[in-house]
Amino acid sequence: MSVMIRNGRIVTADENYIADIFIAQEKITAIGVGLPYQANRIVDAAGKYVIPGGVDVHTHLDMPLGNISSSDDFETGTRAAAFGGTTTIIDYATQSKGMRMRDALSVWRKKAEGKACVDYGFHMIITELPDDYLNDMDEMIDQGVTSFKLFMAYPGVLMVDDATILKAMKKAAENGGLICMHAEDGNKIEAIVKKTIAQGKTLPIYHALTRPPASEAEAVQRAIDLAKEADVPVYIVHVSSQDALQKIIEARNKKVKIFAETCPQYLFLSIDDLEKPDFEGAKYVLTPPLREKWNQDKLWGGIKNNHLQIVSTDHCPFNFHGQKDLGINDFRKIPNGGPGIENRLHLLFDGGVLKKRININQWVAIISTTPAKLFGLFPKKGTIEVDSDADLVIWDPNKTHTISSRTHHMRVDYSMYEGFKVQGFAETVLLRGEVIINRGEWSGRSGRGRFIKRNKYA
Ligand code: DUC
Ligand code: ZN
Ligand code: ZN
Repeated sequence: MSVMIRNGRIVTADENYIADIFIAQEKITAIGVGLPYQANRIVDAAGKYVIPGGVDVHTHLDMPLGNISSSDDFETGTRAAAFGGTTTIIDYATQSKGMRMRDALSVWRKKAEGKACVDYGFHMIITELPDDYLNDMDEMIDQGVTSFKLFMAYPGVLMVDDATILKAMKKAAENGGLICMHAEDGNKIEAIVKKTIAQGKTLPIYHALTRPPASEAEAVQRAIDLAKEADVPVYIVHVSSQDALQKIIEARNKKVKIFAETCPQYLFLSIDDLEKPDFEGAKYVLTPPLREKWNQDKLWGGIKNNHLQIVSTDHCPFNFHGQKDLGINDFRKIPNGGPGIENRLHLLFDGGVLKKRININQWVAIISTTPAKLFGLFPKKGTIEVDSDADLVIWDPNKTHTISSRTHHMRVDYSMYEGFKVQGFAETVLLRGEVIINRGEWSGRSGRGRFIKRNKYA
């Protein structure tokens, strides 16, 4: 099967030009003006952008949490990703206590196999690391799981101590893994939560008020110090506040190898959303929490100036009815996380490129190229070059739509961006040369997504 994409404006992280793209055997095999080849299928992209498929390096599909699971599984979540122009995800597998990493990986691979509609890889969350588990990290790298997440929050559940973080970082310095940090001071938060509950404060807003920006900034600084000690790069996930960003800027100015992501929710939503009446604030209970609105401009500035290199979604959906409402009387019981896997490219094009906060090459860099580079997928993913996978989005820069749970494809009963009108649309999406979204309609197949063994961070 061959495909010719005619006359699109090809936009990558550093280029912008009009040409044809010829695809055969899942790969881009030629790029040029007026390519003379015959194809089985021709896609007319005149007047549209052609960009590399989005790479979302932070998702939680079919993620267990107590007695429930995140509401999207690998089928519904990755199909929604495709509608949003994302063709590769990296999901978080969790090594729970007493479990070896290989067993955790096999559990997560089974969740995805036969279901995923786009390509996928995994990070491994480490919850304990006794010396005899250290080689598990090498084994993961051999299996193409080349990044690891450690939590500085959630004492007694996911949190690890500094000695464990340092141990994992030193191992990563040796084997080339990339350490991803959830940076929030779990002990301090625990103490504030206890006091708050004792005062009878149980509404959703207290989720945010008990996790102040200072607790994020403290943990970011500690992660930086530990990474310096281990002499290893570190990646801070879901940066939400100016306080945390400032620590990152200071370290980067001193040439510390630190990378970081933020997420659309921190760019478009704020702590005010947690005060919505009738328990609707629970829809916005995420960790780290939404911040005061003024932080948004600071985070956009961080992206523009390349202090924040990636925007991922942290897609972690729970239904409002039946899941979020478990915490109706106690914010601690509201499952943390929100949906967004389908909305990332649209929000960032409209709110970033069209509002002139970033340029169009930066948009491609933060949604596709840099995540592919940092997480060992480049140049297979994240660019438009001969020999790259033909993961492409034909992007209509003029078409608008209104985001709504009534029309979205994520399996969740609300949208955090309900009513947002956005310009720019993922009209046609190809995964390794197969059209999986055709003019806004699903034409892919569940189970066609492939597990990608990632290279090490380079
Ligand atoms: N961290 C995440 O990365 N996602 C959901 C909740 C959390 O604490
Ligand atoms: Zn986290
Ligand atoms: Zn997450």
